[in-house]
Amino acid sequence: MFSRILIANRGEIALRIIRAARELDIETVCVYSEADADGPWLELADEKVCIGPGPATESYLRIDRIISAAEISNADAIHPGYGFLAENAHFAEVCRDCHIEFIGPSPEAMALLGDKLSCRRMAKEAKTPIFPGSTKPIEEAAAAIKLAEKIGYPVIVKAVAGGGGRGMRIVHSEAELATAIASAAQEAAAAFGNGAVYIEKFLPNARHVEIQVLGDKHGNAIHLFERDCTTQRRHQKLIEEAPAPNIDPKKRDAVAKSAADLIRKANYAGAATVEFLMDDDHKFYMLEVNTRIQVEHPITEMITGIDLVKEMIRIAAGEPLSYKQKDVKLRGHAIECRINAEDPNKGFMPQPGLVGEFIIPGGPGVRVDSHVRSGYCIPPNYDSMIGKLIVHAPTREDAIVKMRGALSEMKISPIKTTIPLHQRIMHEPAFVNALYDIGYLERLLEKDALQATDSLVITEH
Ligand code: MV4
Repeated sequence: MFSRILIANRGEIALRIIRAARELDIETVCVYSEADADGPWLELADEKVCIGPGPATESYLRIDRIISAAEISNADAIHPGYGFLAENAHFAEVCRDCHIEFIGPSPEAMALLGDKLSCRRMAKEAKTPIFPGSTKPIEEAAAAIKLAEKIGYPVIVKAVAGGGGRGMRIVHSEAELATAIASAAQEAAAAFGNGAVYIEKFLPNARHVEIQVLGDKHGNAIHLFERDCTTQRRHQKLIEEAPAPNIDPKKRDAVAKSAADLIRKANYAGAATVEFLMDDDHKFYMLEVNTRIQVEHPITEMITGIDLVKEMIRIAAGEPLSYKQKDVKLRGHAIECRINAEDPNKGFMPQPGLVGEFIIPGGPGVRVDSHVRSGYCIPPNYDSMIGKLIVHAPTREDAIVKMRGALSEMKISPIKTTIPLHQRIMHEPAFVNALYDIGYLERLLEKDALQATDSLVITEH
């Protein structure tokens, strides 16, 4: 096992990794930027190394500085957390070249699954369901028109190197296809340095369901059931739950098994998430594979009792998986609300600044993963998520009731947060009855905006 790991991240996930390392009796080194010098998580690390100014491009994204910090502090391994360099295959390769273990997959497995087309080809082999569409990048519009004709409109143009919704175009007819391909390719080239695009069948009004998987360096792979992450806005998830409500357990078991088969085929060691869209008939279609620990991992920990971050560290150290598939049991229901320092009434504008009151809820089945405390100043440089509120209860109904109680206990002032929005959603009939799709939250917020305009007009008269 490792003696010391370096954490190439900040905030709540840095704290989460420190906690896992301590339980494994591993020392931690945190790198931090000048903007994070007062970060409360740094007090829990055994050592800290400043790697540059606030902008991530000059600190958390600087491979040279992070590797130097690992060398001077004698770290055996690096945990990248999520975001920043977590899915950068070049970083994983530099770690290997420097004889520092990257706590995540090999650069080869990361590149194979990070390229959406090679991932689709591998999924086909593993019998993981995918959308009908390309297996190779589009080279000329004529071939794409022929393929779109075959799969039927609407189709979606996607970037091979894409992610998070950038470089995508929905196309409803042949007349729009050539222009959509050209503009998607241009956007992809600018955003990812790779202009390759492909097409697949477009599915409207679906649910986003993802399977958590773990693979080790000995050819074992298991799944840890699914999470439903449908409640999101502009590709930013707001609420996640596990298991997915009203899911057909037979169909779920089949897709979950296929996700484990996929990462086993890819020689994948570490934690990964296989994302799917699920249609009204509970048919699944793979979207992409995330080769990192995800923000919403705690809900899977709550329903399985498995510590994913500890498991990632053990896997990187070469240990076989601590669990066989038959040992993974699903118990109860978990919900996570992301607490962001944002004002939902002002287009989710970030609200950095000094935190006054910070009261954390508690009680059985309540978990808060947050690096924030009273007196902490939220820097403007990074993501505005300041914590995650997670509840676990025997049923979905109980979990919603528990979440309502926990949200009402939680107090953060004077900054605006997503707490009031969560309180409202926990009472929305569509959420309570799980009658949602990926457009649900945006429609709800749109309705609010329209009502706000109405009242403005009324007051003017
Ligand atoms: C799709 C789709 C419908 N059909 N692919 C958005 C982000 C990227 N991960 C893939 N995305 C989508 N791909 C097909 N064939 C709809 C989306 C999509 C979406 C997916 C998951 C969660 C929220 C979403 C919001 C808009 C569009």
